[in-house]
Amino acid sequence: MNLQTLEEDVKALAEEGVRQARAADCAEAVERVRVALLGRKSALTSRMKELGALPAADKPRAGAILNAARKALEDAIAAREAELTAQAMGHALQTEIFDMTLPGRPMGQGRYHPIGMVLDELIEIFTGLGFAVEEGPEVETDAYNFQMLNFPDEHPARDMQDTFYVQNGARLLRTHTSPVQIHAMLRRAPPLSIIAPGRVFRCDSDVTHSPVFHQVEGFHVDRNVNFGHLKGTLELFVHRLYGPKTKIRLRPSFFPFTEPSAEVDVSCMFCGGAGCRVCKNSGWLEILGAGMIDPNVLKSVNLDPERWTGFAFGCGIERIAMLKYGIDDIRLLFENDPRFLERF
Ligand code: 2NL
Repeated sequence: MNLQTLEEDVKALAEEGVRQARAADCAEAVERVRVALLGRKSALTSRMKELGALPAADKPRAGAILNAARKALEDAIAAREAELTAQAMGHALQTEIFDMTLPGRPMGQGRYHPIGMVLDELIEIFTGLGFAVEEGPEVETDAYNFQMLNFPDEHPARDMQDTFYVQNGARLLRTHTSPVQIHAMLRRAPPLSIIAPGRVFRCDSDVTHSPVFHQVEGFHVDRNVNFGHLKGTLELFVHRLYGPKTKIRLRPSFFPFTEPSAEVDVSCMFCGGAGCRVCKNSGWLEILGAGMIDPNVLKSVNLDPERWTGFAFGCGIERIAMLKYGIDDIRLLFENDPRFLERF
C-alpha cells in the first residue's frame, strides 16, 4: 500500500471515529466507542501493527499519519466525555433541590444537672470549713457498710429487701457513704475532718425514693469534740446554703452509728417559718441526720473512745435539690429529659 492510500484510509477511519465519539450519548457508550476505536482489535491498531512491513523510507511518514489519527480519536473521546459530565452536572443542578440558605440544625447546649450543682455547692461549703473530700468504692463488704458502723446482726437495713447484695451475699452496694469514713479512719490518725459525697443504693423505689441516690456524709474526730461543735458546724453549713437568717432545730433521733443522735430541721426557706404547703404548715423542713460517733464505731477502727470523740452527719442530695428547685417527683432527677434539665 502506498502512503497516499494509507493517508486517505486513515483519514476516513478517523473521521468516522470522531463521528461515533460525538454520537455517544452516555458514559457507557463513550467507553464502547473507545474500545472499538483504540482497543487491541481496532482497525487503527491493525494498521499500527502493519507499520513494520513498510519500506524503511515510508515508516516515519506512515507513523506520523497513524499517530495523528490516534490523537484525533483520543481528543474526540475525551471531549465527548467532558461534555457528558458537564451535562449530567447541569441536569443535577436543575433538578436536585439544594437550598443552601436553609438554617442549620441548632446544637443543643448542655446543662449542669441539679444533683451535680447541689453536690458542688455542699463540697464548696464544707471545704471552706476545713473538711477534706474523700471517695470510696460503691461495692462494699458487710463489715464496712454495717458491722463496723455498729449495726446489729438483725438490723432491718441488712435485709435483702433493703440492701442490694451481690456475689451471693459476699458483697453489697453501699447503702450510705459511711464506709468511706471507716476507710479514712483506718488509714489515718485523727484529727480528721472529711466529707464523703457519692452514690448510694437501696432496694426501694416510688415517687420519693430512688434505688440509686446521692448522699454527703461528714465527720470530724479529734480530742474533746462535743455536741456543740456539731451544732455550730451544721448552723454554719445551713447559713451558707440557705442564708444567715435560716434557723436550725435538733430533734432527738436514733442511728446505730451515733449516740446521741439527732434529726436536723431548718426553718422553711419558702415561708421563712410562717408555715406553707412545702413545710406542711410546720415552718420546718428536715434536711439532715447527725450525732456523736458511737464509741463502738470508734473502737471498730482502733480509736480509743476515752481519748477521741467525734461528730458525724449525713444528708440526701436529692432531697436538698428537690427543695431548692421545687421538684416534686424524684424520678425527674434520673430521667435526664432535656426539657427538664433545660430549666436549670
Ligand atoms: C441521714 C443520717 C447520718 C452519719 C450519717 C456517720 C458516719 C460514721 C460514723 C458515724 Cl463513719 N456516723 N454518719 C451520722 C449520722 C447521721 O446520716 O439521715 N442521712 C441521709
